[in-house]
Amino acid sequence: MSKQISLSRYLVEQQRVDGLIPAQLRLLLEVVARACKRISYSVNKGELGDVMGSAGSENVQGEVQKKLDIIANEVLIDANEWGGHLAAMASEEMEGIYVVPNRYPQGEYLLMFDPLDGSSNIDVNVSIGTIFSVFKKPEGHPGVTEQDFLQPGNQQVAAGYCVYGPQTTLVLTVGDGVAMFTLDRELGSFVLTRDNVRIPEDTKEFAINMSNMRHWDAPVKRYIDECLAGTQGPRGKDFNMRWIASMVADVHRILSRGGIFMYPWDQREPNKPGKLRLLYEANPMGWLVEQAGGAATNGRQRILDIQPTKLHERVAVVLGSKNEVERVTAYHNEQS
Ligand code: AHM
Ligand code: MG
Repeated sequence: MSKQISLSRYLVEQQRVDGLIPAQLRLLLEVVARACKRISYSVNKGELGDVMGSAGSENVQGEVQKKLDIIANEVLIDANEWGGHLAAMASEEMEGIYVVPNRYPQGEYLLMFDPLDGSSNIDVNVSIGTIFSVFKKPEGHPGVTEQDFLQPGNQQVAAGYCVYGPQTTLVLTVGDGVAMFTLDRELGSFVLTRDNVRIPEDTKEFAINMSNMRHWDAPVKRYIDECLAGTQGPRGKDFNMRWIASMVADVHRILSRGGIFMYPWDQREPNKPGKLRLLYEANPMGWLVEQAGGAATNGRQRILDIQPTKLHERVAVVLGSKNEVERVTAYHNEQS
């Protein structure tokens, strides 16, 4: 029988054998994984568990919250606040930061998450997920402030997501490549199913919400037009399209077989740089994609080098197969 490697064992080896992560970070990642397991069980219950539908409230960005958005947010906070690994958390679903109450021991890390990404897919039984990102709290001052969270993505010490699909899969990087763990429901543990994930540099598959085409900027329109022209056009090959409307599921496909994902700036809301959030979505996904040999930009610059200016900052996102992302980025930079 081949030996199965659990997430716990993988993390212990990262700590002990490779010296890549401190014990406190290892324990934090175990807690996040446990929370994802709980969220996965709620997702699976669906109509049987009173978890479907709208919660009748809005988040700070004015988006209607689903019951599962709130449940997942609470699960992540409850699981993480008492362990002594964290100083504070920030979530797409909360207006301000959540400082670990002083009745619990304080840790040195900051955790950011989108508790339930792809909310529009919850009620229609399509893949959704949790995205997370971990930073060290800056040293030199007591307590923790919102400013401590405004670090560029290149300072992340761990990032990942858990996709709740036909399988529940946790995907993780601590800066040493990307590993995937599938939840074994009988054992109740995540088991390593792919290590050293690599994204092919070229692709024939793009992901973008085509219904926004008339609002796009010229470089995005040019890139997609060229893909659509197929073998007759300048690219000389036919492209396929996928759009799941859950970033976790689209990124998971790209990590599995390549492709390019775009949620660009568009003219619907010209003052917003994009729809997706820098801290909870673009940074963790950008780092995972880079760690797998891909690239991630906002159309002009590397996402991980962007200095955030506010907690819920939005950003345009172009990520995936390296040569395609570089092409889209070059089209933008030619324009400006
Ligand atoms: P959410 O975090 O509120 O679920 O929103 C983010 C999601 C992404 O997962 C997905 O890529 C995008 O929104 C889909 O947007 P659209 O419905 O405009 O295609
Ligand atoms: Mg999201």
